[in-house]
Amino acid sequence: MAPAGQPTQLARIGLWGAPQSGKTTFLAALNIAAISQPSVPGSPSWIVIGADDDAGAFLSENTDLLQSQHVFPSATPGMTALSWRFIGPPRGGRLAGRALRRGPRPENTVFVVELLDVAGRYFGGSAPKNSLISASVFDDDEADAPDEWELLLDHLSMCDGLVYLFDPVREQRNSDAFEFFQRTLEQVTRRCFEANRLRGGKLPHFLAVCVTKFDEPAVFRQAFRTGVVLTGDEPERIPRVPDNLAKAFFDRLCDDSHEGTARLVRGSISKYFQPDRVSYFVSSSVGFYIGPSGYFRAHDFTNVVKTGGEARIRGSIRPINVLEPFLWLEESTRAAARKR
Ligand SMILES: Nc1nc2c(ncn2[C@@H]2O[C@H](COP(=O)(O)OP(=O)(O)OP(=O)(O)O)[C@@H](O)[C@H]2O)c(=O)[nH]1
Ligand SMILES: [Mg+2]
Repeated sequence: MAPAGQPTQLARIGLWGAPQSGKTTFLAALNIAAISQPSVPGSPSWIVIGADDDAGAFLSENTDLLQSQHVFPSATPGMTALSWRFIGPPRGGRLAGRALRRGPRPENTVFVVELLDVAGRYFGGSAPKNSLISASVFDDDEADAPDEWELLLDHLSMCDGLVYLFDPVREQRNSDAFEFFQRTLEQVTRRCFEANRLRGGKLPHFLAVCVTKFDEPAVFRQAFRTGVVLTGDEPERIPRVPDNLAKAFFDRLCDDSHEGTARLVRGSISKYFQPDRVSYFVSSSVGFYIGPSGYFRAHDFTNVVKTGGEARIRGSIRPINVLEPFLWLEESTRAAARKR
């Protein structure tokens, strides 16, 4: 429960991505992403806590898996509803600071993110029928259950923002991003049309497109060759693709895709979403390996190793652009609500 008088905004955020694209790991890394934000004076710092016991347990169990046991979460078997509270500094930057000195203490910024973590196969339409999950997954109501595919579609349709994970490693191997995008997209659009929620013939959602697994050597090298990688100015000198170049990298991945299915995903994004509501991020949940030297080394940065077929995490995890898509979505939806 939130403390009395604490204003809380609700941001419904949908998470979308093909099987094994890294959805659960992305969520699992949120806690560490928030904790390890650089504490630069004047830059906002956030904490993420479970809004209920289950969400809190998800965060602490998965933080332990990634950081202490050095393994990834298991493939998601079905559907899990999660609800988290993001707590940050008062809004208004320096002005809020002045208010702090003069008048009553300004409120923290608090927003709740509700989302579903589902097995990626659902996005291709293969979800079990007649499951016993509750009708509204965010209520405790155990009423008659529609099938999980319908629940997922209803949830995505009602969301304000969507985090879409595009996995270049999988796309290179399977060329099936479009299959797991379009099928869901058509159904979500149909629901929004029927609810009269389309705006100018497009979906009302904000969309954060996250190119995942930036730490994978093949992905990092392609970004490097595309000329979009900059060195961070923190002591570890961690490479990053700045947000204003992330779209260029996504475009390059689409142009280079063998079967062209990534190009179709790009086409669908521009057809179905309002261009000023789409933003791009290049992300990694585990980040790069930083060895005893204490900084990024171009010949030894792989943080995921395969032993006996199982992927293990080599060093500490340093998430890149995991928290940022959520903050961008919340800020964008709040700004859009103010304009209405
Ligand atoms: N290199 C690298 N690999 C990752 C990262 N995140 C996930 N992976 C790999 O991708 C696999 C799948 O990650 P999950 O988070 O389970 O993916 P998912 O989308 O939740 O998968 P489903 O629940 O089966 O749909 C992991 O077991 C890792 O091998 C990352 O940031 N970097
Ligand atoms: Mg999963």
